[in-house]
Amino acid sequence: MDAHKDLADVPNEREEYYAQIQEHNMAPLWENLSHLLTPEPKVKSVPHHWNYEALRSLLLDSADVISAAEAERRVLMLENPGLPGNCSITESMYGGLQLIMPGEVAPAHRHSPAALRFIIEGSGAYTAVNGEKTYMEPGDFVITPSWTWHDHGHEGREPVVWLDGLDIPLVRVIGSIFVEHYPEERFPDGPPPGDSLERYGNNMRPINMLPEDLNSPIFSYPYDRSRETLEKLRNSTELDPYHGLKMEYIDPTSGGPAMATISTFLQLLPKNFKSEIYQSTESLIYSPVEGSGKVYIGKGKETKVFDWKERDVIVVPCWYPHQFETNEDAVVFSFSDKVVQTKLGLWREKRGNA
Ligand code: 1HN
Repeated sequence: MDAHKDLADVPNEREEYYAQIQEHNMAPLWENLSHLLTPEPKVKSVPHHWNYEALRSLLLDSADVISAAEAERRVLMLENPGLPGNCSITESMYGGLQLIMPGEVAPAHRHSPAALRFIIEGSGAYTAVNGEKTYMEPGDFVITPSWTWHDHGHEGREPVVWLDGLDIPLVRVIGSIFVEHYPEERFPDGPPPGDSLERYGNNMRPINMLPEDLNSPIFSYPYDRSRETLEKLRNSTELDPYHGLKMEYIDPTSGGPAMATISTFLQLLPKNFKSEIYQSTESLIYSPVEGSGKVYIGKGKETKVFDWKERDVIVVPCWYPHQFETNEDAVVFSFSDKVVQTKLGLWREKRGNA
């Protein structure tokens, strides 16, 4: 820089320079460093709560707007208010409420993003993964691994709703999105319903099986079994002050997380429990199955407080301190990108205020 120039000219000179380099698709790092690297994570998504009871009739109205077959998947996306138009519930995850009515079929397709279903209400509907049907009951956790054929159908009499969780934003950022539509409405019937759970969910495995898949071979983790585990353990297990009694769904052939890109959990928070303040870099989506209470998300004056109960959906974005409080015994399902962060060496947590 010319030492004789008036200092007041410097910003203008810089702006001109920035305009020049922009023409060549270059930009000054020094103007961006402080927002690229922050002392702590700063994400766009914000804490949020969807009250199922308040939204239920609007969701059921979607059946009058479009059929499942025409929609392909009749889903109301849960969009984080901090990420409008992004089809995202957090930076890394997609969330939505899917409705299927008696007699409907959602046609077979497969895609590279992985999906989970957490059943919110109703029975008689199934999801078929590579032709194996799984009938779904409230509280069941069902997996559709990446690139597996899947269709949904409904042989019962009442509306069935589930929470969809997909790793779409994560896969989209990498670019590796693929979808293929099956030429028929349904993928041909494969193993009988419940086969994968029988085969892999009883602490045994076929002798010739090589456990090399990244996903659990079990498509459905029924609520009655998971709930029973929590109930049996509650009296013999010291509660974690941050998590209550929290269990992770696993792939029994590897002992690792049930899905390659989404961590999934079920936790029991007994009546009048108040968790200690906890934060971690995983963005969490909570779906209470039983009970009610409050959740405090954030710090100081910015703290948001939500009253929640069963069937609601709550989002705790990356690195937000949060605390749960219960009015009665509660069971809460959750999913997050923890498994991805752990594999990449990025996951961190902080317990308490220190
Ligand atoms: C999808 O295929 C399903 O198969 C649900 O039920 C939600 C959201 C985005 C893209 C594909 C399903 C989806 C989805």
